[in-house]
Amino acid sequence: MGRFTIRYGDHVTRARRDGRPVVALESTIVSHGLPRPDNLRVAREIEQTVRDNGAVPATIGMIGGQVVVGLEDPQIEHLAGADGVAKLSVRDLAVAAATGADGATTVAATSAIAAAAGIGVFATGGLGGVHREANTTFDESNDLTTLARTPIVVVCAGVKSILDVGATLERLETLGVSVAGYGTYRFPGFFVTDGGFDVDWKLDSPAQVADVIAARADQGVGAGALVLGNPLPADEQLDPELHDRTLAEGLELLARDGITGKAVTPFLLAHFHGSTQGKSLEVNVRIILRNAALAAQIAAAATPAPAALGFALPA
Ligand code: PSU
Ligand code: MN
Repeated sequence: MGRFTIRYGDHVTRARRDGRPVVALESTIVSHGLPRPDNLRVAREIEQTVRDNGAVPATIGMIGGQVVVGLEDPQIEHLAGADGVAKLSVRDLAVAAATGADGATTVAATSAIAAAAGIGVFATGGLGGVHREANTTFDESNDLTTLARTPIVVVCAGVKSILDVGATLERLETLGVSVAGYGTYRFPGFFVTDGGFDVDWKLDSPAQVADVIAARADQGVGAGALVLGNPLPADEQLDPELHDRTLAEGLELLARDGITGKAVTPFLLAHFHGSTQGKSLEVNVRIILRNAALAAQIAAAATPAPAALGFALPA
């Protein structure tokens, strides 16, 4: 196959030429995080939500060994429906490229590629982090170490509630990743509104997040990612009691079946979606769409008006 190349979807090329805001989206959530056939419908809804909020979506993934920034609809359909789509973190990219793989990119791989492509805002559901048994398994998502060296804003509903949230926040501090709540000093808990911990910073508007992006660019040295926790309204969360019960069952099944490594997160998410009669799926979709909307508004606030760049927008 050969070398590592990035191809841009036509819509992304046009957006960049015209100085329009772009939001990066990951594909692992589609191929490994949501059940078929809903995953394809949701992938399209995420893109539409970004458009409805004034930005251009760039869903990122790998097709036949080539990284694509701005997958076209048939490519998204392929990653959503095909068997054998690899889950690609940063360490997998070169191997997958050289072997011509089809793959979906995680938060880590998507952020790294997006930042390299000059995209500053990224929306996902919940970040990866420190798993609950990490003191014996050492299972900590590559999302954390990658965000430490990747200047991007990740709009998420905190870290996935299947994780050890407190340990993940400690690691984010160690790694120098900025963390703020959107309209709150509480770190959100993904399926549930409140993740159980405070954060040091609260940002209240897309314009304020855009100011942080500008300040970070001026700061230059030592700048990694900003994790922006956007909580679900309390009346939209998964019932916390149902959540805790489902998670306890899932963790037991995990141990029983000996699931480890990169299979853990998809396994637990599938367990939730399979055993809550679609309730967790509905909540997961709402989380992603809310984050996509906010990310688009931030990208729009952070992007200089095309006129300032000397571009004329087509009518
Ligand atoms: N958020 C979701 N659903 C997902 C994920 C995030 O709402 O499926 C994915 C992301 O791609 C994230 C990955 O990077 O789960 C983390 O996997 P791991 O714990 O193996 O690093
Ligand atoms: Mn892991």
